[in-house]
Amino acid sequence: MNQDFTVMTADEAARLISHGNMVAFSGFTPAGAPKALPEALARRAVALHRREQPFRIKLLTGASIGALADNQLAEADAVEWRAPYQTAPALRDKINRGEVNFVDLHLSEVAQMVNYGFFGPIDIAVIEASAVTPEGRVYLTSGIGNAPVYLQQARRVIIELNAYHSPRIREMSDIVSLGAPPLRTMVPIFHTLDRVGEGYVQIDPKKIVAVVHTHLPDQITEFGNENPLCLQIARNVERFLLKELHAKRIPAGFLPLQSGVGNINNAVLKVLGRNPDIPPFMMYSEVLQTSVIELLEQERIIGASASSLTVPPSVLEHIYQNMDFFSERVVLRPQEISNNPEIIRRLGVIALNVGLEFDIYGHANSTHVAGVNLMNGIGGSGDFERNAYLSIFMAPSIAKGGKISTIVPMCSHVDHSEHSVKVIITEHGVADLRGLSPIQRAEAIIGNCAHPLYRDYLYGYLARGKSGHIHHDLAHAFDLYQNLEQHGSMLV
Ligand code: 0RQ
Repeated sequence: MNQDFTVMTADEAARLISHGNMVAFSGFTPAGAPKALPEALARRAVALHRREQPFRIKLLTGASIGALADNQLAEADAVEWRAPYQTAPALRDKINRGEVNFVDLHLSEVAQMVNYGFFGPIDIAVIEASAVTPEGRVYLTSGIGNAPVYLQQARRVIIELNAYHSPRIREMSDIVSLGAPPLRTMVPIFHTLDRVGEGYVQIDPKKIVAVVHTHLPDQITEFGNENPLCLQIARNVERFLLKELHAKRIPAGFLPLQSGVGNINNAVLKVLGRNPDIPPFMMYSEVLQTSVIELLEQERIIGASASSLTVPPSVLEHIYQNMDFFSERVVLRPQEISNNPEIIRRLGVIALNVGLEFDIYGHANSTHVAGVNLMNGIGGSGDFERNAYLSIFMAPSIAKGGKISTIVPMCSHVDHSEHSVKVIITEHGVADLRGLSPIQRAEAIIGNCAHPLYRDYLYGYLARGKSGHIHHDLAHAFDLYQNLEQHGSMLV
């Protein structure tokens, strides 16, 4: 298999990476991300910094990587620039202190940006693989992410050959490249499970400068259990989708769902999966969590396309033991295909994502708390919400025990504009914004979604605002944030 390649320890391979290098990691979420090199890079940074030598890299990934890995690298002060998504508390703190430059990107767009050199050349890619052949065929693992483009564009490649993964994981991979404009052709995916590529990435084997052997699971822990709030939001989603189905605005065979990550999304899938009035459906998503695996086995989900299997090790092992069943029902794609606008629009995907806050006109903030501090990043939410058949956003109506309203007069930061957001759902109800003018949208959002504690304030703002097509009182549009900063609560 890899006799032709130089086998190294992770620490030896880390020495191939220099200060200032643009480094690219495989994977999507912790699934498929390298596991030994991040730790070794952190050790290298600490050792060099002790000798007062500089060592900070630029790091591109698929989405998040393991929080442990991102935290270790951040704590070792090993990263000066990071894109396109993260979920690690120590890294987040450094970004918000201005110590790491972070670039928040639509996940579907990263591959083409790299292909066209928007970020400069990639010095070295670190790629987790289940196998690599002397001819340069690289078989990926549980998360595909941007690994294909990183493998092709990087000047040098380090392979983490992880024996933890089943060699059969390759049966789920469907790797295809989009080509360069203006000669791009259509991606011929007409059904969720269509396969259009190969099970491996072909590269020049001479680029592989090291192979590091590992036997390590993905750093994935299960999300918490269902709680009453998540269940209430999920029931409102269920009620809305059933209404659409009965009105024939969703066809009788249903449409593929995309579901973000977290407790609300898990609750939604469980509730939809249990309802016999909702026909078995497909997932055209970016991440598959445990709830999807359970519903596949119950045949409530027929098939699933995504960029990663973001499931804890026990669930991944279960999948590996039942590959005859799962390999026919799951396709793992590069993120420029799992999140591809053309395909999302063609398949009529129903997008279900969680946001931090929404304003009364339907703009959504997914990324920056009070407009200032980064939470995680836009991730794939924009890829799906902008192009979906039905763009649904969900959130609890309040945060921090009611000190924060997630419905505000004017969003402090906008990731998704009123033109993309079609439906907002909280535990109180559903604001169906389709066909509504701005003032009608405001009335629907305040009346159906805002917490009762905040409704009078929001109606008052709407009435007080300078009237035009949209009503705003620019002198007071951000009063709730100022109250929060000065008094610890949005309502004084
Ligand atoms: O804080 O952890 O201190 O309690 O934000 O909020 O309600 O637990 O929800 O875990 O689903 O995360 C938008 C961040 C929601 C996520 C976001 C506080 C709240 C809590 C987390 P605590 P919840 P979730 C697929 C699609 C963007 C990327 C995306 C996200 C913490 O869904 O990152 O959609 N989305 N990707 O108390 C201040 C507010 C707040 C607030 C909530 N208005 N102001 N704090 N919180 N609302 C995945 C990929 O792309 C890979």
